[in-house]
Amino acid sequence: MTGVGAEGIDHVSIAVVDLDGAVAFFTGVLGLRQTHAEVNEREGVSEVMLAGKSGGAQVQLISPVVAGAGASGGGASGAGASAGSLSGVAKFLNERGSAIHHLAIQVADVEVAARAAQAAGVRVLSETPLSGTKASKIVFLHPKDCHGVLIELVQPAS
Ligand code: V0V
Ligand code: CO
Repeated sequence: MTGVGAEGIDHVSIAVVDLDGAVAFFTGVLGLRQTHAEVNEREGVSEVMLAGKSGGAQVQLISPVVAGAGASGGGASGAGASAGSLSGVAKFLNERGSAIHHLAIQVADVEVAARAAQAAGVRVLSETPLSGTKASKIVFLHPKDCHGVLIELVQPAS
């Protein structure tokens, strides 16, 4: 295995202020199909997964949720009204507006992959894997060590 041993692109994630509007665009204008939706309270996001007919990499749309309230799509201002600390995604939207947020790389074993990244001098953003979409195990790599791109390593649930 070389480096983290990327097996493919799992998803490209776009942070959006208007989740419903973005879903309507990616399905109605681009012709992708919604395959999944969930709220990840720990990451503070409501997310929608989209895929094309031939499969391949997915598009993930993420938008901040207000912790505990279950609200979504209201953008950064809603999240700011909660406990006082903005989620990373809310902060990102405040600073940049809707934009590509991260690139997710599929790996066979996220802990092995994270150690390989660390050995290459890349900052790993959590000591242990976090819970991702569809019970996947995920780890993020610091964008400043990855040519300006926030990288997510994903080990799909078996
Ligand atoms: C921040 N920066 C980014 C960035 N977010 N650069 C590229 N892409 C991003 N998404 C830049 C920012 O402009 C600063 O650059 C620098 O990094 C440090 O930013 P900061 O403001 O000091 O730090 P924070 O507090 O904004 O934190 C940024 C990081 C944080 C990336 C460390 O957001 C994080 O830990 N993210 C991982 C978790 C996450 O993103 N979860 C949401 C997706 P300058 O201004 O200093 O040049 S959840 C998900 O995808 C799931 C569940 C899934 O797929 O399964
Ligand atoms: Co992601």
